[in-house]
Amino acid sequence: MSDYVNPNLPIKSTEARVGRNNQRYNDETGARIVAGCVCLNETKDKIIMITSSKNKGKWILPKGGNELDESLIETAVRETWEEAGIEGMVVKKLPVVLDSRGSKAPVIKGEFDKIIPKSEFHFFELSVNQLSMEWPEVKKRQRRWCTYSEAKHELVKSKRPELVSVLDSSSIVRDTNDENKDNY
Ligand code: 5FA
Repeated sequence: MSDYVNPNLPIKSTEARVGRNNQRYNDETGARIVAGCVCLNETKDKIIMITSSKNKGKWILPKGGNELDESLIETAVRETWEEAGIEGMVVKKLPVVLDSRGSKAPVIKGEFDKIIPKSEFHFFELSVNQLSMEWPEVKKRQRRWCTYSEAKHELVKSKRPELVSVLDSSSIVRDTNDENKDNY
């Protein structure tokens, strides 16, 4: 039985929240707090990926900024709906992953729309129940099911090692034994 129950979606919104006015930052490190979901099918051998809105050729995982009026799980479920049109059951929290940009990532606390400060990623594993055909960012993003090796290949191609760590910490069933196939 799961330790986590899904929060009720406040409203299955037709529009995505925008702006960074309510963004939550880590008080000690100044990192931007981001939450998202690893969305798996029932047999846990497929994950849903979406394209980045800023880099349309890059495949990533649904995620976004944790806002001051939300818990981490609420942000993860909201972003998963807004960006990917996915509903499901959260089954567990995955380990926190820190920004992989190292010293290149600015540590800035505040309202800088064009500057993305260092981030910390809080992901949950979600078992997909329903995929809608309409969702807030349907015109901004593509969505597709991937095997573990396809997902890893895309994340490496997108230069997102932090999201590879998230994928590897999930319980996705791997279709390859070769863990180092896509090294950086
Ligand atoms: N970004 C890029 N590489 C990063 C890395 N390795 N670690 C941390 N952050 C990294 O882009 C979102 C932001 O993440 C970019 O500004 C980029 O500089 C930074 P994305 O992850 O490609 O996602 P996206 O283009 O779909 O962006 P949004 O969903 O609009 O933005 P957020 O994920 O920040 O979430 P939001 O919904 O709260 O705005």
